Amino acid sequence: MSTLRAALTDTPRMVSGFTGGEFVPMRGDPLPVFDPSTGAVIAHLHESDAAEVDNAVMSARRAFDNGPWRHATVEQRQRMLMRIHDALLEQVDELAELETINTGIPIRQTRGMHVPRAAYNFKFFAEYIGQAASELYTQEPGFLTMVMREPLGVCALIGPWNVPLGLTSMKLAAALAFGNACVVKPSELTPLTVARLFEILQKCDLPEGQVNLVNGRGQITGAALSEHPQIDMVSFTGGTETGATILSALARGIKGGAMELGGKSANIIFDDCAFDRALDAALLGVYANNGQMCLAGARVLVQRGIADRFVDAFTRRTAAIRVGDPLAPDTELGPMISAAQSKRIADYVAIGEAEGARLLTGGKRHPGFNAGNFVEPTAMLVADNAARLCQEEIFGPFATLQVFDTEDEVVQIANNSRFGLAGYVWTENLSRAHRVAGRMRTGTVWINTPMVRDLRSAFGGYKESGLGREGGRGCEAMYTEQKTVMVPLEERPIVALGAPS
Ligand code: TXE
Repeated sequence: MSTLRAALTDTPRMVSGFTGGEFVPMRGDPLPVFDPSTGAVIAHLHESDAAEVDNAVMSARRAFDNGPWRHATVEQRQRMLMRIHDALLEQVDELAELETINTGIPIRQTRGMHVPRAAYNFKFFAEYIGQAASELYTQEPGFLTMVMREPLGVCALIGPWNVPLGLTSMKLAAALAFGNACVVKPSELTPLTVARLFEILQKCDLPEGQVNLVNGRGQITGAALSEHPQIDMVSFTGGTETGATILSALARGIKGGAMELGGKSANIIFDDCAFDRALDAALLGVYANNGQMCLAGARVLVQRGIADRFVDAFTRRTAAIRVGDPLAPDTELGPMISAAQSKRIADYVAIGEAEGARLLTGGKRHPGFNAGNFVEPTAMLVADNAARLCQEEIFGPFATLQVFDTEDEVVQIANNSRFGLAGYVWTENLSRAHRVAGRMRTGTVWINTPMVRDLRSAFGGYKESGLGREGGRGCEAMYTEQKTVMVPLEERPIVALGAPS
């Protein structure tokens, strides 16, 4: 057993909130936090009630209204963001191990991608604000019209459990870069790395109250935060239903929110694709991050000419995926985050079979493990995109494969979804690739590549997959208010109401 896992299992960590520059003392009945690989309790989480959420929000409010950060120069903000970046980079190994223990995401992904990306988020926004410019219009004769961006205020940042540090740090880095104060709420299932981030932030000398942390369940802590009258926005990543609840709370205060919600993305594979690359990417698109990924290409649509060969190869490779301890370097699929999430796999197999889908492989709790939420990577062949299997987000290592004949047909299948987060197209025909990408009703389309993120580009969803865009300019829009200032260049006549004629 790893030393860190043994230590956490032996002596679970105490995790509490952070307000006004200090960690909040533990009290009351803590919530247990589990290691999904073993079922052991690895932390006790102090849940922030409405009063504590109020303290955190008001601390951020005071920091924003009266503190120095919103007036800090670009260079001062850049220096701070780079300090956080450097401090995170020093802790990559420990943070990756902690993330893997708490989430079950394989270490090769947390160490290779998520934690370095968390550090990079701060560097990216430090660089971005160094190049940001305002708008100036000169078309109205005799006037200069400037449109400037100002910090928005107090940002509530509510994070998910599938990529806790990577996604929450993106929100935090962006909100801070644009001059805001923040209250962060990680998922109650995976609070450990964000709590460590706050220990790091505490040493970085941010102004008091600039960053605050609350912990707890969605209906208690999350609801108190998103309904608080003194927040100015919510940036949320999580399920579509929760996003709708948060938006209703925001609507009452006429506030905005950035919502990164669910997906059920189509991966379209035409006959003329580079077969081996398309196969590798299709597997990665479904099973990376334990299949718990908003932009998973969970609906694999294969053109008839290669369908038998592709389905056969996909099934064999799925069955060969190495399921195991996520801390082992060669593990490809770890445990699901919770027992409830792992039960969904078998539940959806039953739903699929009742709808006429055929199980190709997997579908059960993994027989190789006595403890933990391990499931078999699963694939089903479906005939009809209207099936629940194709319409509902399962959020686990679960692929549906479906055969199509024509380009028009596949575009229709891909778009027949309440979601519109992402899509994938595999073809060697350049015109067709662009034609199909243009017709897909999704926020991102990847052509002949698995998922790759360029933080400069917009990331977000059409339809019920979300509102707003993350990325450089997207975050600038999300975390700032626009202000227009007009000034005449010469004394211009003004209509003199009430003056003697
Ligand atoms: O997420 P929730 P759940 C999808 C995925 C999954 C489903 C449900 O399909 O099966 O959502 O997962 C906080 N007010 N995704 O229920 O509840 C909660 O505490 C304020 C997609 O675990 O959306 C946590 O911090 N906050 C996804 C955060 O919301 C509330 C990532 C996310 O949890 C709240 C995760 C409330 N009323 C799940 N209720 C993605 N887009 O990547 C909950 N929360």
